[in-house]
Amino acid sequence: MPLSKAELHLHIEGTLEPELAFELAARNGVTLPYADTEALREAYRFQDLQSFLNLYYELMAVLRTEQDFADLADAYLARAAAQGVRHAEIFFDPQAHAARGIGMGTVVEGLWRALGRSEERHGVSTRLILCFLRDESAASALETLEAARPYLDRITGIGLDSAEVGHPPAKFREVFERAAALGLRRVAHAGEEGPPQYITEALDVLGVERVDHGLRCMEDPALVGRLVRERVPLTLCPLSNVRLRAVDTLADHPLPAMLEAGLLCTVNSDDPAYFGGYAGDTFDAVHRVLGLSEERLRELARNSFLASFLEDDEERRRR
Ligand code: ES4
Ligand code: ZN
Repeated sequence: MPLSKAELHLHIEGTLEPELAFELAARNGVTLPYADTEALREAYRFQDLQSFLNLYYELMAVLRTEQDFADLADAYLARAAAQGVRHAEIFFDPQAHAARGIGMGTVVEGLWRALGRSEERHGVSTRLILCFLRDESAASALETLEAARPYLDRITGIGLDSAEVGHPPAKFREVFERAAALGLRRVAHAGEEGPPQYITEALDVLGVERVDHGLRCMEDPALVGRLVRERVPLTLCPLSNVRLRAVDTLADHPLPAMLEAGLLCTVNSDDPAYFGGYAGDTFDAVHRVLGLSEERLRELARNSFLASFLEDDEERRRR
């Protein structure tokens, strides 16, 4: 039996496996610039975050209808359940779909078709987190939040993702303030490729409750001290860091040092269709390659529920 865990850093569009991408392409009459799934998999050799994002946004072209989003999410939830995930807080990128003329309603209603049945079908509770693309304008983020207003009963929080460097958190101060006033929880990617300063800014300017990645905090001992003291959860994604070359190899990942330092770490799969593993695979990999003990793995699993947005009593029940 795999350890029970919560997945807190998962882009639903990043769970699009090549087989489903071709199936949806055929269903929707979309032509992909790859001969077959094998040719597509060949393209999964990334130099950095941007080279991945280019393919990630390109493949999204196959997602067009509510049923497409439902099928995508249902396939993820089945896989996650098989790997011990009992709770998933799922990111989605509405601006990337709006760019193709796919509205907020199609995306949220579609995802909800799968999420609404997930507890009974897969034994996985879920939350939805709307992410703003940080390489788009602050005005576009504000419009996106407005477009989400009719769906806020199904959206738990907001996040910030896409190309990090050159797009500091402070650019999104206003939209995060408005979201907070609407009762939304707040997270942001920071310190994946961007500097430690972006982590500080995400905390101080955006008021985030968790930091997605946060890897580069290790360059700033004072910041590490603060994150430890304030018990700020980090949603690390070790397999993603290897594939996007934030670290040279998995064996070089600072996760053991981060746990030693007392940071509240969780491990997650980010974009599992692209980075070679779902939640259970990621736990197995850090166990095998980084030599984390069974006790450390249990700590990571416990942290994932502690850092989740589950209500306290529900959180205890699931653990
Ligand atoms: C992402 Cl790995 C990563 N980083 C930033 N934005 C993203 N969107 C999807 N995957
Ligand atoms: Zn991410």
